[in-house]
Amino acid sequence: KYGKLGRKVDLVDGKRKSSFIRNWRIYGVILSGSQLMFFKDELGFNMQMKKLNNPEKSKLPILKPDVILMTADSVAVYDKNYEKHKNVFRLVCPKGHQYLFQAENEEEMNDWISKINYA
Ligand code: I3P
Repeated sequence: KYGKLGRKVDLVDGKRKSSFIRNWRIYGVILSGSQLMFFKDELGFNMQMKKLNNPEKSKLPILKPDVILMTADSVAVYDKNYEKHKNVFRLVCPKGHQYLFQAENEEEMNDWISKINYA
């Protein structure tokens, strides 16, 4: 699965993250197996998609994702207490990190949640 998601780092080591990095940012996101890859810019995202869709393009330069999260031991949940933005789900990671992600609509949100949890 792939698409665009807004992302906010909510908690680090179970604690609230300091104020200067609490903003939302849009990423191109690819879920491949249990790897969640984040691209800050369109170019990296599009190149990676081309490579995944067409093995012949594997000679394209490797543009590293800006962030990679392994989702195997993480849980994605709809957070009904978070009311500020719509279609937001929470990713709870084993070491106490928690991320908020905003999808475009409810259907997309549910799809991301189930694909992340069953990947
Ligand atoms: C943050 C930004 C986020 C907001 C966050 C602010 O400020 O306004 O949108 O999260 O609130 O700290 P800045 O851009 O100056 O970093 P929400 O949209 O979820 O409220 P928070 O600190 O309560 O998470």
